[in-house]
Formats: sequence, C-alpha cells, structure tokens
Amino acid sequence: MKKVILAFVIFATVGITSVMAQEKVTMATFGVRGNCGMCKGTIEKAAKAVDGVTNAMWDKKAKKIEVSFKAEKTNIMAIQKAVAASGYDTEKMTASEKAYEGLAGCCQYDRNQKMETSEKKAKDAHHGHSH
Ligand SMILES: [Cu+2]
Repeated sequence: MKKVILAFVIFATVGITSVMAQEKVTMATFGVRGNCGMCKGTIEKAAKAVDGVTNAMWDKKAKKIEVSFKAEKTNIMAIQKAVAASGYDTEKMTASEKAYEGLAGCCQYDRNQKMETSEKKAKDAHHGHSH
C-alpha cells in the first residue's frame, strides 16, 4: 500500500511541475527597427537564439517584435541585447555602430526610424482628446 501511495505522490508531483512549466511562458512586445524581410529573418533568428525563447515574430510595419519566453530562463532585456547585437536597435538597447555597419546595405535602416514602443502607445492615447 505504501508503494502505491508513493507512486501516486511522484506521479502527482510530476504532473504539477509540468503544468507550472507551461504556465511560465511569458509573452512580451518591444520595438525593433528594421526594413525588410531579410531584417525580419535576422531579428527573429537573434531573438530565438536566446536560451529560453520559444517564439519570436517581428512586425515589419509596426517595427516591433512579439516574443514568447520562459521567464525562469531569460528576460526581456537579455532578448533585446541579443537583437541589438545582431545589428538592430530595440526600444531599450541600441545596436553598436559595428554591428549596424555589418548589415546588408538594404538592411541599414534609418537610425531615427520610429518604432512602436510602450511609451509611444501611451502618447498616442493622449492624442485622442483635445486640450
Ligand atoms: Cu533588411
């Protein structure tokens, strides 16, 4: 009988752990500058290369990326750092001059290009009403 109870406890523990692991996938969005489909490939590859990132999708029009990641393994700043290292400015991290110059000519985006950021969203909401 003891063995049966023990087996059940182990089984239940494993079950709970896997449910918790699934719940820990966090989704976040941040701005990333870029031009074209080639940029998209580079940006997404850089984000996905970060250990713990499960998905990354860059939006060419809005200049933003949506990432899914395991919060116990990585964080938004680490992902932004990795994207910036590939040559692309993000909301919080600026790519180095060297990384930027390493990009293909067509991918050398305007470094003052507007990107969607959380700050911008707040400002946009403010445009709605007249003072
Ligand atoms: Cu490009």
